[in-house]
Amino acid sequence: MSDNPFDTSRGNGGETHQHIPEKGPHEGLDHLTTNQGIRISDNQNSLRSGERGPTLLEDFVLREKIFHFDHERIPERIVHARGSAAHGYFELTESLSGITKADLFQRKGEKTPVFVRFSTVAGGAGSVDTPRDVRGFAVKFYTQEGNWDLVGNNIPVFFIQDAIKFPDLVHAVKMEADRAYPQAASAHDTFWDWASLMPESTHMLMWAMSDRAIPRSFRMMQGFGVHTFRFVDAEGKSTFVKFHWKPKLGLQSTVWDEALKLQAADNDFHRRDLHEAIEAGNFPEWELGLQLFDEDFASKQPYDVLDATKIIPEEVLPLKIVGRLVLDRNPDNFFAETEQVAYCPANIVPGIDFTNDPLLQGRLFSYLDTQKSRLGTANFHQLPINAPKCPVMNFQRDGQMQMNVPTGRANYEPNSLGVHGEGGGPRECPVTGFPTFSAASGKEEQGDKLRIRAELFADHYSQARLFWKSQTHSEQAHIASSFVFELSKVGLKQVPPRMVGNLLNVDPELAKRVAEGLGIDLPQKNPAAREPIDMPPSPALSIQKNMKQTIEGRKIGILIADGSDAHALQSLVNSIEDANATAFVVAPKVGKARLSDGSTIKADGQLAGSPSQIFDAVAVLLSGEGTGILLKEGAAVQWVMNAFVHLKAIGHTPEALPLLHKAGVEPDEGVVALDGAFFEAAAKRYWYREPNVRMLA
Ligand code: HDD
Repeated sequence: MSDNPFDTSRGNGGETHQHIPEKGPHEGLDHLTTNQGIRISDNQNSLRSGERGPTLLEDFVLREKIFHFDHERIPERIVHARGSAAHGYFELTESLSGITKADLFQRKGEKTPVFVRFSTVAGGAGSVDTPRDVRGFAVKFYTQEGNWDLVGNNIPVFFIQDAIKFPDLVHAVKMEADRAYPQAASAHDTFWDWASLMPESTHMLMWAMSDRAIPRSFRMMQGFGVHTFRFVDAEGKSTFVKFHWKPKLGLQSTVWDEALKLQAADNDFHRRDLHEAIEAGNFPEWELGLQLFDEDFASKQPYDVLDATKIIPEEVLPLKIVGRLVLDRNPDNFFAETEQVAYCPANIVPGIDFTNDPLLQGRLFSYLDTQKSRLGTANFHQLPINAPKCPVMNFQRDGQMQMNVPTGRANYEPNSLGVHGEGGGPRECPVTGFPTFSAASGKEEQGDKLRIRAELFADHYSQARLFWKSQTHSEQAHIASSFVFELSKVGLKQVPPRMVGNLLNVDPELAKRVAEGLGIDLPQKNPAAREPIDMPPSPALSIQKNMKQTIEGRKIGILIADGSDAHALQSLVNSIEDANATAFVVAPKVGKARLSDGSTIKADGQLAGSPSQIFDAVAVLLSGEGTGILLKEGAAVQWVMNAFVHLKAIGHTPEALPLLHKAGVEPDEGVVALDGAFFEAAAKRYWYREPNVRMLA
């Protein structure tokens, strides 16, 4: 038996043999077999009686193949169905030994394997990557003490305070019950009917209507554990903790028109981006930041830290950076890994514990339950992607799809079989086992049984206002415009005024802009359950204030046509790659473009199939000849026009100017010559251009 605790094939104390291969059992074989291992001689023809006769029922090769195919699909996740994932590791950069006894947080430099799945929430598994939606950010840590799942989102708050409202939220936001549309969109009657009747959702709605909900890339968004959790040290002392993931590439989002056009250009925009970055060796990376605090701090805040609709501003409680998350390997198989991975917030390790957050408490039940329904068996934890990489020993037995082979007589505890030399199996471990944590005073755990919420939960607007006040003008315009866009799709007449009546509690100016954008009268303010207070703005909440001016990890589109300068093209591509960005050459004909020196080049994409919304900045590297050709091509005019209205930098040759003029490009700091200035320009977005290119609320 191997001594390596990460060897999943090892037996564990004589109790179970885990026969879980890392790869398929027949990996490397070059001949086809049935599932019974019988070699298949002909995979083209079913077995027939005579050349033109009926197919025979005895054809087990055919029957097995069709039978298995018929059962390939499993139920998709009720929410977060569309996801993309990667393997990687978490590396501790600062020991937390005095704060938590969790093994993964003890030794600086130690790496823990992880599997991370990003997702949209509302859409089905086959829906698009870029709707306006929250993104899931779920991390499974395979620690030496068992699996810890941090199942978070890219937004630090949630729509509801109590898990009992989750089915209502999800029913309201998903496609409507009778007509089965819209897919992957909150812009419809039932969602806004529900949301406008649920003032506690207002803070999260502000985030969902902001650019946070239309990220440029999974690699450029934050992640949050959302709830307040606990760390527990070796002495049993507890510290509250909130988890934050900070992307190394900085925050970046799209603009709404760009997100809409991305849905047409590339359904898999985020999935492809993640896969390609990892394939290219540009491993996505995040820092793990912690907000650590005690009961005393918690009791002094004007909100309840057990309320998942509230944040703790970073300016009030700065993040302590303790590690980094690196994704360095794409899954080998989408179904076996990304689809079958089963996250459960209830999976924690000694040193980490829950709080009484009523949303978290409900989640602790829901995820385990849903995995049984989705994966069909209580043994889903044995699937390779879910199996802990440390020994598993207990007396749980049997069930559908049992993949272990327990040995010995003992399948109960206590037993005295061990004493008699028959192998009694594992025992409780009072010292190293998971302790039952008891809160310092324990007073929250006593009292009458009540269906009520704590007093401060009634404040639904203070932090929505804080979020609004922390945004730049441009971000505020995006939020107001998103409310207008979404509510304009609502047919129920009573809903938009009701929603605007709630927004009056957030900020009168916001409410006015939304009402004006919708063309409705400003309604009365809806009474607030608790009057909001003014909190100091938190710059950390703004994307634009936290963007990193870099082209690292970005994709730059280069439009060429016959006659483009060969030398300029080569040096542009080299400079882009030197900056750890991706150069993508677009031409009218993908197979061949003739360059200035007579050479030909194969493009990466064809003009109509590679519109500029898939790039972060564009270069129009055209000769007079190429410009002449493309002036008559609508896709080329739109290519340039969209780059401009999506607020991107445009580098261009002097000869390309007629195309820029035709596309309505007006000179500004983001429209530059294709020299060094282009790289500086390409690292930014040009927000001030926006009021001239679209009407915002
Ligand atoms: Fe949830 C999936 C995140 C509240 C019930 N949730 C799911 C996933 C993420 C989150 C990232 C996808 C995991 C994956 O990639 O497989 N959920 C959250 C966050 C919440 C939250 C950050 C609030 C802070 N969720 C929440 C509540 C409930 C659920 C209150 C139920 C009471 N969530 C589920 C679920 C899902 C799920 C139905 C669907 C698929 C799955 O669990 O595995 O059980």
